[in-house]
Amino acid sequence: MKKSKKTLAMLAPTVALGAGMIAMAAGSASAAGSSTFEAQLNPINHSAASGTVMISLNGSQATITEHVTGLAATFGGKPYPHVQHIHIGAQGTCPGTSADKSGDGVISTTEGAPFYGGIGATLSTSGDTSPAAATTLTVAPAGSTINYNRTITLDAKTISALQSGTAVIVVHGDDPATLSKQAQGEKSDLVPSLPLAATSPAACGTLKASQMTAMPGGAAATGGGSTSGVQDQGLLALGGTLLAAGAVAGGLAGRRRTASVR
Ligand SMILES: [Cu+2]
Repeated sequence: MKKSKKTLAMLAPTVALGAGMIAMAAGSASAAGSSTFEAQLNPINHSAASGTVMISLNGSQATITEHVTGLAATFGGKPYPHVQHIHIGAQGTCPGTSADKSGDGVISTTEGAPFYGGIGATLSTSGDTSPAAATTLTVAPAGSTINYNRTITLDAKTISALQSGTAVIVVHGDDPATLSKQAQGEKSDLVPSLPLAATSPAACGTLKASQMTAMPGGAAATGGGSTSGVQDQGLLALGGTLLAAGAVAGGLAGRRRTASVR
């Protein structure tokens, strides 16, 4: 009798600990969760580049899917390396032409910084994804088209910027021929051994939380009249997903029409 009591007493803390761990796990799952961010990339500095970026964030793991077309194709007879980054820590916007303080007709990476900030992560093709790899041309996607898919680890500052809507994708590398005579003779503000064109922004877009974020499994079972915040979110997400799906379908149809006209 005495012995079994002792056993129960010893067991109790274990059970409590187990429950606590389950609670913690559930808490972190809903807090960290999986969320999705999207950016529409628009041309900058006379470039013809445009594209899309989608980031699916799960904890600190970011799965990045990027498609860009219209970039400068070659540099010195080789596929043009386009270093690209998630910029953070400023306004979370892309600079307009007024950002060109030097008046050479080019918004250099430095001139754009008050808008998109410094580098939070480098979207390299392999290895280091920290700011230290920012200008490593050998691991930059190259050529006129980028189809990039990689899962990388983001640091806390970059995750925070992503979640606050101030993370900006910048793809660098302009065709020198499109720049002013003055700019063509200038050196890069980032890597003085390179021409200004090599590192200047070519495409830019702010990452915004996507409505396609979570398609909760329980969404279909959600009844009306519930006061559960989670269920309400599920309905909102479902509505958003439908809207987004319509927009995407419309956009694709529009693009096909344009393509067939050309
Ligand atoms: Cu950059």
